[in-house]
Amino acid sequence: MKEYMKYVSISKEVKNALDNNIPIVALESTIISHGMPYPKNLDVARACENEVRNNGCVPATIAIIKGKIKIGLNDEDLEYLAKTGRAVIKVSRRDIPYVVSMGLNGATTVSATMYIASLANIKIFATGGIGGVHRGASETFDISCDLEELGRTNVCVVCAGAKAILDLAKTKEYLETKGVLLIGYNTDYLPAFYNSKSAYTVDLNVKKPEDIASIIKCKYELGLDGGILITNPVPKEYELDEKIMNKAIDEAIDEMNKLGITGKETTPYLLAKICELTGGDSLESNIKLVLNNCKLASLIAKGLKNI
Ligand code: PSU
Ligand code: MN
Repeated sequence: MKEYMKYVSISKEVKNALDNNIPIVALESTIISHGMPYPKNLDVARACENEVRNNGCVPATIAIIKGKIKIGLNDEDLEYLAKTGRAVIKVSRRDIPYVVSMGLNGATTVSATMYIASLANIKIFATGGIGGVHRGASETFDISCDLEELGRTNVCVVCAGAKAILDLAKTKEYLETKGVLLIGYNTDYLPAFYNSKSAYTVDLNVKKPEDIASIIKCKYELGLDGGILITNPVPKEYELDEKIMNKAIDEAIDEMNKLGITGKETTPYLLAKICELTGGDSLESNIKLVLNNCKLASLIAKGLKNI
């Protein structure tokens, strides 16, 4: 057993999948605590797990509970994260040793979830949106460590692109610098979360999950470390009006700057504010796109096992 496994607790369902070569899809927990309001967040956390199961894979939701790194959560854990919301510690890569050694609870972001998934050799991870280069980064230097993690850790992330709270052009450049392949699933354009496309292109438009699986397999057999970002457009019927979205985003960023919010509070603040400003529509679209990503991630994970 690897030494780090003393910090890790793997659920029965996930352990069984690892032992029997059943495909696994990792899921993050910051999306539950900081990404959506209670009680919808709890329904969504459960629905994501079921979407993965219904597509022939095993879900591995990841968080830190009482200092234990958990791969596969029980319903009590999900309920705790959903109810506690933004009062849970948001754990990125840098925060893991602190939260573990002090015996605390934490919800893992994309970067921390990727790292932890890699400890169990889980290659596919589904979420809603990733962190990226923030608007105004040339002044603030605010660049999510999700991008660094994608540059170094061998996990492929399926998302709906990045929210326009970010600078999408710079986010794309950063991924290129880090050698992260940016795949669009049946799209030439980088999806922008609530909108199925942005003005920016992806590196590659891949139309079949099996082909994405082949690219992933080849990458790791070649020893090319790092992630791949697979962007899956929100289904057209759940898209939001771009003008309304952009107005909400501008307003949220304005308000944030007035309040002097910076650092790790930035993204949770913007997510909550946009949800408040756009009401139920944005939440509904958010839920639909996350489930859509769980499905695609499952098809890719199954594809990886079938090669
Ligand atoms: N963007 C979203 N929804 C989210 C997040 C980002 O549309 O839930 C969360 C993810 O957990 C992501 C984190 O990893 O925020 C990024 O935070 P930061 O920008 O502070 O790195
Ligand atoms: Mn940041």
